[in-house]
Amino acid sequence: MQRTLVLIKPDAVQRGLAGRLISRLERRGLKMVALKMLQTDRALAHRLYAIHEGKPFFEGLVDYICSGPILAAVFEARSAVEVVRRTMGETDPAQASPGTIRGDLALDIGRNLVHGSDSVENAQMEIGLFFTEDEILDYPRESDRWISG
Ligand code: IDP
Ligand code: MG
Repeated sequence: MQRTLVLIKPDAVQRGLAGRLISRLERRGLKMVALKMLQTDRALAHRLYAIHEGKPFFEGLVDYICSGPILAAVFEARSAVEVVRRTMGETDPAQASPGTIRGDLALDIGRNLVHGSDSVENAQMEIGLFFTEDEILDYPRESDRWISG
């Protein structure tokens, strides 16, 4: 089973959308196996966004992700990484299709509400930045047989 890291970013928390965004992923059928609220410090933000270091938007991105509380969650599904990315929509909300989180609820690339890992390898690394192994729960879900056949 694949796992992916989801962050409900500070703009989503400030706009009162956090629960609704978690709910959209739950309703899709993804299984939530870890969840916490925290405020990212700059060291953690640098590790999360290391691949963007040096880009013109990097400092603004670090300021943004550290600017208020976020939710960090781990979701599980057979293709969790791709399913979450497609549910979020394009990075730039102006390009995101209606029906996606960003396409329905956001306008600006600098305030795009959510983060989802972009590969299985990055998901593993990113989950490790936010959760210890014992914070990720392994539990049966009665609805599973109605979601996957
Ligand atoms: P992703 O979040 O869809 O994976 P990435 O390219 O990994 O997109 O970029 C990480 C985050 O950096 C984006 O979600 C967005 O918040 C921010 N970002 C990316 N490109 C720009 C930009 O051109 N201007 C401002 N912020 C950007
Ligand atoms: Mg990314």
